[in-house]
Amino acid sequence: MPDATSCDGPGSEIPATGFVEDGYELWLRYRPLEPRYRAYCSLLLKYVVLPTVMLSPILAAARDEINRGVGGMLGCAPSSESAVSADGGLLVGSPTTLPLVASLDLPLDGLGREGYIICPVIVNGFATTVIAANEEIGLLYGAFALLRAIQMGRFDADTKIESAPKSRLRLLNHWDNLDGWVERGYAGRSIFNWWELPEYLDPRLVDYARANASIGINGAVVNNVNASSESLTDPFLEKAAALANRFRAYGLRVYLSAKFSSPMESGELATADPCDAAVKAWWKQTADRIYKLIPDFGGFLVKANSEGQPGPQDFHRTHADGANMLADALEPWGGVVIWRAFVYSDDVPDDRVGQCYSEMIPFDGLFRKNVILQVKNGPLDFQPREPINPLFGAMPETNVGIELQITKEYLGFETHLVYLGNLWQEVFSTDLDARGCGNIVARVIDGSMFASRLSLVAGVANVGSARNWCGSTFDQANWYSFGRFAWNPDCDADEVALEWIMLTLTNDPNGMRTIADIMKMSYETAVNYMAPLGLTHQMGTGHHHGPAPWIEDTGRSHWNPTYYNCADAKGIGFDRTDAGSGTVRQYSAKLARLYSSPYDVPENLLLWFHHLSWGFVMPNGKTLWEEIVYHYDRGLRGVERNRALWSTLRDTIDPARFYEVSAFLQIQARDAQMWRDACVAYFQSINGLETPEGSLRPTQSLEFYKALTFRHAPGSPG
Ligand code: BDP
Repeated sequence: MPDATSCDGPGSEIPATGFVEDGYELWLRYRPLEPRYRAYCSLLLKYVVLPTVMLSPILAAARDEINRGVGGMLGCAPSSESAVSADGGLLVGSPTTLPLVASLDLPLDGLGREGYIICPVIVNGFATTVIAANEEIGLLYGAFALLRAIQMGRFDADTKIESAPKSRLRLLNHWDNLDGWVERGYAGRSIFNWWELPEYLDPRLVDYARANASIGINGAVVNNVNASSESLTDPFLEKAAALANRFRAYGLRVYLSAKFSSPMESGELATADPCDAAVKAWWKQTADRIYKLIPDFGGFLVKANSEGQPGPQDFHRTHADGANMLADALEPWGGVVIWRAFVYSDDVPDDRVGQCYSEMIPFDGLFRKNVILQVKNGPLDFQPREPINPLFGAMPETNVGIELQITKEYLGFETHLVYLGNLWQEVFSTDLDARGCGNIVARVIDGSMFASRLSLVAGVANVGSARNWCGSTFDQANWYSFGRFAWNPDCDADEVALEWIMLTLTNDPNGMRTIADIMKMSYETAVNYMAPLGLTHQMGTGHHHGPAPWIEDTGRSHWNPTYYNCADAKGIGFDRTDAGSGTVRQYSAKLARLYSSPYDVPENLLLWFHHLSWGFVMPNGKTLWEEIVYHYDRGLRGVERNRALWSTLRDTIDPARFYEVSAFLQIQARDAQMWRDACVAYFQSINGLETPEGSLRPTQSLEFYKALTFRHAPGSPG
């Protein structure tokens, strides 16, 4: 049996050891600035004034970061002063902690708790830069923003940056188990070593918190959504408290995934029925225990009645019953319940794609105020491309947040170069009623569309014990851009990519242009070789790596790729129009009309909504079959193009990272070829059509691809 992971030799020479750039510092590298800019910045940052009385942990973190950053970039840390004494200083404070800031009368009103302003001011006749905020956490975020501007070469005497997050909760979801294994993790083991906690706290945890704070992430769910009830036992709560103590100075709150059946698994109760008085009391006591240990505990994330996880329906109760019971337990402490909308069941015959909508819609207005529904970006499951989840904009009386997947479970793990910023921009900017009037997903997520009380952007983390945190250099860009989009869902993916490139890889103009070019097309490229034109869920079962469009016999019909491609001798695609499953009607009337027509639906969603004949004529005159193969080919060409572009950067990028990216691009090229060839071969076996003119036949037989195994693929539960 061929082993799918065999590969030709490395794409470039393996660098000698002893190199410096191992990726650990992420985008916080603070390398020396070029001499002229350094001299200029040194004049503007001669000293720093912070409130000195009772320096709080957050302010100490801000001071340390400024010292570290300025020290690294300018060669010496600014001196600490207690008052403005000469031209060229940095003032860091809030009106309440530093009277000087109060006297400046800065426009802080609209900045909330976490926003900040950085601007030039004259104090006592001296030119000064101020970082001001209403609360200390804003000062820390402001410090990171200033350091970012300096690193990117964008700091000058007139620098004015004003920013406040648009969503209240900006969370990483770690799918990390208590034994250190990470579900869908491609970057080593968990960074949370529960075995050694609470006595030993890896210094790396501080760097993790710094990295998150630098991009505005303010919470982490530290255990898997497929949760263990042990997480709520005293020993594990003490461990979680140790994490919370470490993270607090960076504004990062700890949250826990809660298993719904915990009262039963604890051995204390015979039921977990959310309407049972003893169950309610159990959760209240649990909340009390948690808050005694972790006073700023964020709340619970719950996966209930989904993929075999227990939930209120096991007791003939509803999602609202379950969520509200937990919400009541957390409410006195200010905690929130994040209830996942990712629910589907194989026992339900309906189109799986429509199930989370049908399940949740009846509960609009019935959830407590401290409940927020966490909705995956698409209605299926983080597939390479999905339309927007129809729940967005459809639950005006409910707090609705979004769940994105940073770890690339369905987009090539750590070895495929796929920048997700463009995907997220596509998601956030989707117009919900297709009127172009600004009713976009971002307005649901920032809470402004329905004046929601809570807003949330959550991302399934791609962080692990790998030295470079994410398993690959370019996956760091996905952690970075997640933070930037969570802070501001209206940001521009290309601009975020450019920031990351400057902070992480190079300031060389040609290098920046080339890498930005690579990143910009990388998402579309992957979609092309994996699931073009709205095809979906074509990956192998369980491990989710590599193509398997032929699989039709997993235990659950909803896990079969054939369920989604519906390929037969006549055509391909899933009919979700009124003539088919009808789930298109879950969208607003305008969107439903748009998606219902194979001529109007965006081409990249064509086969998501329509079953069409192989000979269907596309607007460009090609048949559907020709167009499908053309897209697979385009995916291959995209990877080859990126390899060629990257190869020009040998003298721009340090050897270690240059080598890693080169080798991974070679793996991506091999995998892209496999995806393309396996899918084309399978569909040809169904439609009997020749490979279109100008395209190559698959390099191997269908049997070859079917026989491939992906033993030891990481991150898979089974
Ligand atoms: C699927 C993953 C599975 C997760 C599930 C979820 O394959 O490991 O448990 O999502 O989101 O995509 O709960």
